[in-house]
Amino acid sequence: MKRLAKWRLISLFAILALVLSGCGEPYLSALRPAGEVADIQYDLMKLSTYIMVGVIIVVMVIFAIVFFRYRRKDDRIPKQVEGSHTLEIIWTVIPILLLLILAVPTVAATFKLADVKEMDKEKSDALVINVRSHLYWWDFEYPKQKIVTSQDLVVPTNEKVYFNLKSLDVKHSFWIPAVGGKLDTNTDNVNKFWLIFDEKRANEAGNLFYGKCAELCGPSHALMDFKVKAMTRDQFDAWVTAMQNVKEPKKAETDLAAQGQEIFNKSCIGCHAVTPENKMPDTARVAPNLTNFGERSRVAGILDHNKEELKNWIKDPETYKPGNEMTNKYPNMTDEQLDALAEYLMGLKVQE
Ligand code: HEC
Ligand SMILES: [Cu+2]
Repeated sequence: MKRLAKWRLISLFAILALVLSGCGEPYLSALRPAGEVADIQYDLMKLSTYIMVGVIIVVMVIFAIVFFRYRRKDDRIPKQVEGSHTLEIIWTVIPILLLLILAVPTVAATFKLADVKEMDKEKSDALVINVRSHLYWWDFEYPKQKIVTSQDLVVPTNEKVYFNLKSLDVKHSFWIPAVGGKLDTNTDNVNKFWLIFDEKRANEAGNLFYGKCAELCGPSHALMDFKVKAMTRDQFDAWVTAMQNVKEPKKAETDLAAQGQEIFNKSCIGCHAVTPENKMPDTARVAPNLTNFGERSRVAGILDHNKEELKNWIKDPETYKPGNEMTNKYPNMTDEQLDALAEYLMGLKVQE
């Protein structure tokens, strides 16, 4: 029986270790910071952890000394120190000092990370992105570039990127663990902050960071992922230009794709735009913009980006994201229609 209990414990720890080994990947871990904001936040985490561990060690050592020196069998009574001024001063001053050591860098960082003066200036070169969160997907508008994309956030490395965060239904929270956040997206105000994506560390992460909703928002909250494509300024500019060049829906290249486009124009275009311009107000953008869908890294933020998964998604979104806003909003598709749609959607690319 005892042996069994031991094995249980060991296997429990083995499983925990397995689960935890999933953490720490450079593309998703706050413990592998990949930019200035993440560095600052990581340093603060380390500082407070060191202080807490220090306090625990000191308390445990004193506890052990007292425990062993004044065991009952010795009948020794320690010196009585009630009302000792020295002691009271020591245990008041030390915590005050520790709190100061914690507070000064934390408050300083809080102001630094919230400094968005640059983005609000009339004439500023700062890159601004309006993030709009929806149940359960993300919309990214580049107001100065006049383009919109969804699900995959595209950013240049090694410069400040400013964000306006807002939600169009319920409260969500914008978080890129390796790079910074998280900040709530609310319905009645705009939250602002900035992030920097470090080029070298973005390379190590495969130039693809992982983003999450960090505020419980509904049954598919845990599936409300997005990806962040970090690239050099030149590559970013090229992407923006390629997007801006899409003035009207891209023509299908094959017969099958043409059939797909026809179905799409009948059943899907009421919700999904396939041009990137941001003439429409926030509230009119009710579904992910699919202009560059063929270049996405996931389908609906979570499924592998291939035709099979795409067809699975269109056929039955509810299975993959319970409670999402696409379920039951268009007629059932036959296998032939699905093939055609998949061919068309995968061909929606802006860069070759
Ligand atoms: C009522 C509006 C609506 C209609 C009609 C609709 N969709 Fe959607 N679609 C959505 C919403 C909302 C999402 C985001 C779901 C989520 O991720 O929570 C979505 C997601 C998607 C995605 C994943 C997008 C991405 O960026 O990964 C694809 C692909 C898609 N829809 C294809 C279609 C096709 C094909 C049709 C037509 C057969 C269609 N949709 C009809 C609302 C709609
Ligand atoms: Cu959410």
